[in-house]
Amino acid sequence: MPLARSLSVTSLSGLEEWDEEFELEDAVLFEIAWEVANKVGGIYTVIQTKARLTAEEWGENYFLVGPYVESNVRTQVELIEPTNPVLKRTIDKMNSSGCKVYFGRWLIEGSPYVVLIDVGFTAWSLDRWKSELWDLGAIGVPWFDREANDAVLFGFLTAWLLGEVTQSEEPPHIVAHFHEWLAGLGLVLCRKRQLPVATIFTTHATLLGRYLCAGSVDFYNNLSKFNVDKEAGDRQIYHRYCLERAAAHCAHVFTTVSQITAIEAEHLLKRKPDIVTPNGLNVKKFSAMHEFQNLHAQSKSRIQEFVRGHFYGHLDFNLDKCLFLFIAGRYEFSNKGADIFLEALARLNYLLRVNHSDVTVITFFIMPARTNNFNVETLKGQAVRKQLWDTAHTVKERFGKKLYESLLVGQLPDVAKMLDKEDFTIMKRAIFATQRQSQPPICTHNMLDDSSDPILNSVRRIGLFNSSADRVKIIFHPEFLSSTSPLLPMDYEEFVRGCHLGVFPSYYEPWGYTPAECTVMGIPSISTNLSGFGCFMEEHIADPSAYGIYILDRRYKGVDESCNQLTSFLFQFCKQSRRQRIIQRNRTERLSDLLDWRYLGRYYIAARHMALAKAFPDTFIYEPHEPSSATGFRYPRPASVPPSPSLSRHSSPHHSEAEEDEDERYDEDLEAEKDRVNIRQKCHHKNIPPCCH
Ligand code: U2F
Ligand code: UDP
Ligand code: G6P
Repeated sequence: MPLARSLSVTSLSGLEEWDEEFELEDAVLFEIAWEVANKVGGIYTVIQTKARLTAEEWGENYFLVGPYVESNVRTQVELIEPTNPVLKRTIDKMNSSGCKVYFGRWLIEGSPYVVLIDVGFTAWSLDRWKSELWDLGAIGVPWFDREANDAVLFGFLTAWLLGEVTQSEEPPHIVAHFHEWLAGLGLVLCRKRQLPVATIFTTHATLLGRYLCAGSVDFYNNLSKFNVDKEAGDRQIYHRYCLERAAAHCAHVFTTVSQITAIEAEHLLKRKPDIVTPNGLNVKKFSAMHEFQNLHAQSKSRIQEFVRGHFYGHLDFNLDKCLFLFIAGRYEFSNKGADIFLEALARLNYLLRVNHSDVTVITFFIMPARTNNFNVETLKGQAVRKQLWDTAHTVKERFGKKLYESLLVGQLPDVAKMLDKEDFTIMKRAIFATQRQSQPPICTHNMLDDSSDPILNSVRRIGLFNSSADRVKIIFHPEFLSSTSPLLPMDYEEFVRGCHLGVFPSYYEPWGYTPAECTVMGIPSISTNLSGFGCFMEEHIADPSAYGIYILDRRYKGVDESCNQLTSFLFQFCKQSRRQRIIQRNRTERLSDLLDWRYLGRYYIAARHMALAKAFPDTFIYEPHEPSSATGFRYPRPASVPPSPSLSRHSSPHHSEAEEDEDERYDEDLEAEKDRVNIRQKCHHKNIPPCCH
């Protein structure tokens, strides 16, 4: 293998050069996960967004290993012959021994190599491998657990692959980074077979944590008290739990995505992570500083179009004074905080009504559930809107023609004659079509479990049925968004940009990509101090809410108190003027660099170096260069936020309404410039990447 390279990270612009002496010769990185080129949840986002940076760093020696799923490969992967001779020999050998292993380039930024294994093709080995697993560690995987069966197949196949690579004449130094329990068995087998491979295991959540939180358990106050084996057994996930715990213990380096999950792992998996590897994003920079604001306006107008259709016949609110809020993610009703959000919306509705607010809040719930396609009423709404648009267009054409004729003969038009009887008939017919007996629907789809659905049941309980009197409206879209949808043809990113606030009041959230994605798009969000993201931002920003990062206290407050705090965040947000929202979005977007892999990737680099030094102590030495040199660094409050609320100005978000007219002398760019200078100075001292350029 042409492997002699150095792994210095000096190429990462602006980053502290804390690893330049860690020269790597002969090193290859395999990153193994069930979500490689296979979107399931947040792990896909981790791997897909990180690929560019990792590919820049490891070049031809970076290989992602995942499952072969034909539909994914058809759309995302270009299959090619392996160029690397060792890998070619390995894949050929496996394929001639009854496996189906593919090689290709994943068509994402960085176009990394992927090795995709068809686990179904080797299902004939399942029983044999299961009994080997039983002999190895008395882990019995039941036949009906399809995911665990896949984990067994994937584990044995990845260990086989790595074993073959180590068989070459001059084997490279291999780092194998496994993500989550589904991929963990490969790691356990590597260690059992004593393969010369440096192993890392990253868990993105713990199985038990997820299950316990989804029940009604006071999780964080009882972390040290759970009888883990019993709890796993009671939930019929003991075998999965064993695989997860074995991987965590066998790894040279064990990591997780946030401090809060590190504590959880220590108690539930009984190993303290060696390093926390927070999740980053691939932050796109827009050439013009305010480009993202324009994108917000464009996307918002598309959401407004949808709302026009959805609320046809009941458009008795001012769309220009509408705020779009949303929650999105896997449908874990209480883990994702949809329960507390609905309750807070009911309280917000009351506050807006008694205060005679002219603001209307439209809240989207984007959480996939079992459905039987879109419902007719929702589709009809969009059809009616389209018909009204066409009618207006037809009448406009006829009007324009008459106007033109009149001007041609040198006369000003007689306005009274510009619209004739036929025009009025067309328009009346169109208006009649917009009459509707029912309220605008809550749910856009036909739900399969309508009567037991937790969101719909909560809506029934709080009585928010999109009636005219309510200031808070609800739209439940139980499917992820897609630009090919006949209803709301926008992809998720466009949709987020068009909204005003993302609300993610999670109880269980190891990291939480959704608020991070909002941040880099300049959209404010609410997260919690029980989510990895919320804690990370709390640690790094002096006054997060001034930057549009609202962090709800779900750790030290009871549910009712947290719900009140959430209501208060929402109500304060509704009181902001457009100008304040624009300024707040600018501030939010300025935090992007903090979430960029170019900065956060360093924790992954540290984990790899640590693993190499542990596995090959004669060749590599790891000197714990404090990777969290940013610890202690905090973004200062934005320059325009006054130290005391009594000094707050019109332009500052969170002002009192009485002060609104007091001070019009605001210069947003001046504020931005002050912040930039302030942060650059701090970054310079602390040697971390500046966050405003
Ligand atoms: C963590 O999130 P994950 O996405 O890894 O959560 P998992 O429970 O491991 O995997 C996703 C599950 O959700 C299901 C799917 C899996 O069982 O079948 N699912 C679904 O039913 N419907 C969908 O549309 C999509 C998925 C963690 F929780 C986050 O906080 C972190 O941000 C993330 C990345 O570190 O890892
Ligand atoms: N997401 C998406 N389409 C949608 C809604 C959400 O692709 O319509 C993505 C979102 O961009 C994010 C992921 O789903 O990357 C959810 O990740 P998060 O870390 O918030 O939660 P997880 O599902 O991993 O627990
Ligand atoms: C962006 C656009 C402005 C628009 C504003 C609306 O900043 O550049 O032209 O007025 O969005 O903001 P709002 O918070 O009311 O959607």
